[in-house]
Amino acid sequence: MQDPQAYFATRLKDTDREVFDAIAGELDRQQDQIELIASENLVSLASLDALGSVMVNKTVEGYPGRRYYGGAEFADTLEQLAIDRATQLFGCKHANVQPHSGSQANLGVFLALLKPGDTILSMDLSAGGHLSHGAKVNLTGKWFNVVHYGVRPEDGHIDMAGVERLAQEHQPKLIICGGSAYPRAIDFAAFRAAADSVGAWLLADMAHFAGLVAGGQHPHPFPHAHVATATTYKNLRGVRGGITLWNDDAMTVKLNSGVFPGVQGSVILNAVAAKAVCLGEALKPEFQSYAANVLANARALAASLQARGIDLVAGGTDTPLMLVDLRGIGLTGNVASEALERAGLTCNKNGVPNDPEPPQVTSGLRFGVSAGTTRGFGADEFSAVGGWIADVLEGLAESGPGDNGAREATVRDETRALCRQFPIYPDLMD
Ligand code: DSN
Repeated sequence: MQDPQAYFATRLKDTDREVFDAIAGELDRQQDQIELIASENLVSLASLDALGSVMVNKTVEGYPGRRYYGGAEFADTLEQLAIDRATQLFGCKHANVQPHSGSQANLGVFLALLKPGDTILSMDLSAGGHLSHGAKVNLTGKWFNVVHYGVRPEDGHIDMAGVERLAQEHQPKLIICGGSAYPRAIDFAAFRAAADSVGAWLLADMAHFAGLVAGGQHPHPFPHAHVATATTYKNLRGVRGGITLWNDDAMTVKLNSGVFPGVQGSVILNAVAAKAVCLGEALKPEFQSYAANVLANARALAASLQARGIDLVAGGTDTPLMLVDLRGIGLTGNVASEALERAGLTCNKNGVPNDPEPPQVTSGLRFGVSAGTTRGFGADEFSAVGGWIADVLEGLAESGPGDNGAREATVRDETRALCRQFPIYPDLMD
């Protein structure tokens, strides 16, 4: 048997080199690549401390003051702190900070407000919606009757007239706004009017722009939405997880029961600790500047791409993300994202509205600026990033992946040099 004192006192690097080396490799990658995946960010060292804390050992079920396990004093303090910070940040009465992810938060809302077979009206995945909003391959698409709205072909903005028409035609119980690749601001009041016209609930999924809402840079879902969900790890700059927010006292028992015991068991308390840290950070005045910088940087990157003749779906962005339509330059998302990764620019291939290509290929790329903004990039750096993206894509379009190596290597030198001007996590694994 291992000596218990050694078990409690030996660091990872001295006990499991394989795991340590994989994590160290990922740290190197994050330090030296420009992260443009819209669902990523870079958490603070304080968040990492909380996530790696002894809260990981504690099992609780239920809610603060109403637990099924003993020893919950500090768990209660922590979870209540996270709840209070979430409600203060988003200016609402109630929050549930237990969802393990945005999808779990959404599923909890479905369980609270719907019965299997009920009708949901949500944005089509191909228009920028999300799997958990009723995509056919997701549980929500199998257990509910899902009707999708899309975007207008002429400008790529949400087709609100279509939302109103489909609501009247299908009488949904729930309408969802928000998604994972829609770049424009959402008119929550118009969605609420559509919901009210048929007596439906309105769920606002603000996973990709929650930080902008908190920082006053995007319209607020409240008072329009009955319930809002968000992830904490994207634009909100915290660790992986979800939150659910609402105002109506009468919905509290249902929405809390939807999360626990509805779709989850015990709480991941170390994640709740780290969520409390990120929510506390977002309440500080510096976060207002961060949110303003995210929006300015997104627009700088979008403008630099458009200046090089690269098409953006919906003509630009009001959020941390943008969606490139590669059809104009004759490329596909898979080939383009692999070339950009070789050049030190990490992003994801993404379908565009009415995409003729399958999901493993796609005709688009999705870029987000939340992580780059966290490491200190401003509009100048994002304009440079846009130029490098255009260099790689133009080279790829002219010569194909086989002959683009020199250009990718030149850009790789530039991206590495920029990353080293804006270092992250110094000495973390020494
Ligand atoms: N929802 C996925 C995304 O937008 O990338 C993962 O968070």
